[in-house]
Amino acid sequence: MPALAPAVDSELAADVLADLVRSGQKELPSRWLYDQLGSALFDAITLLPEYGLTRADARLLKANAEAIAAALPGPFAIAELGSGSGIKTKWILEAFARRGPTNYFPIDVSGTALESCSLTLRSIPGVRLTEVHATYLDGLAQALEQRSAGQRMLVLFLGSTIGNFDFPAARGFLSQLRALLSPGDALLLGADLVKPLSQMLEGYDDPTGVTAAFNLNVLARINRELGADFDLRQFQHQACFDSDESRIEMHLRARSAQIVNVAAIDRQIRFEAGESIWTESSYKFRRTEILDLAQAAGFETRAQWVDDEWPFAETLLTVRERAK
Ligand code: AVI
Repeated sequence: MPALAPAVDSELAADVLADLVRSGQKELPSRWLYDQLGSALFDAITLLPEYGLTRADARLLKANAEAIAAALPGPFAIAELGSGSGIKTKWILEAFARRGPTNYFPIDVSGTALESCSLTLRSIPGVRLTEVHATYLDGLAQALEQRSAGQRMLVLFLGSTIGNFDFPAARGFLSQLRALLSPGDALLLGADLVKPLSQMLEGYDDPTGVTAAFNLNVLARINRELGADFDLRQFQHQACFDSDESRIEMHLRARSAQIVNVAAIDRQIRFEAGESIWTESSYKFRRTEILDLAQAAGFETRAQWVDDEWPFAETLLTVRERAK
């Protein structure tokens, strides 16, 4: 019997073909880090003492949920881009639901994430949860159609996911978001701030090796899904900070010269010793940069809160009227 052909995710195959099988800096879009195992490893990262980002985000939401609700009077529906497990969102939903019935639309491409978010949040009194299995912007368009008459929309984009976009892409994404919304609608944007170098590096290269496993898993994923033969022990996780770009970069560096075969696309990838695959950028912001970015995309700032323990900002923005 012929061997079973590996299941080809054509988008992953296309990215491997475009970004790995080439000379110059090899890259992979960071979204490929998040298969089932990658998502579980990311959840483990959020528990690491060295990675304070998620706890800072949660502390700020808990401490300021009432102030956020108070700044946005009237009936609101809430849409969350990338619902994750939903734990952090609980305080916001409770604050809005105390005021009146609140529609909540968690949006995620992962059915597993949506399920766990539903389990955590569906029993909050006054909250009507509707899962939206879609990409961020498509999902937001669906949520906007489904909100009740007279409800405004608060979009939650938490956890510094905005930091995984480069600056032009972040501005473009926020502008597209703005274009879907109307005056009176709002955005709560969580973004990680610049902090001492050693703290940033430890956060992305922890001594237990969880982040290394998260990064290396992308090669295992290519082996599983595209029938490749990456030897993971021949690659080393590295995190560095580019201060000109203000971003942490994650790389996988080849420990030796080698050739990797990728059956699904019938190609070989050649590595020199020391050559790297750039797998993720995580931009670190200054407070004013967040305001400038939002302003350029058509939002105005209502408030900004910063955590005392781990520099991280929650910025509440509302949609600016278009100039006539
Ligand atoms: C999801 N994202 C905001 C995380 C970050 O900090 O950029 C992903 C991550 N990568 C390594 N550690 C965590």
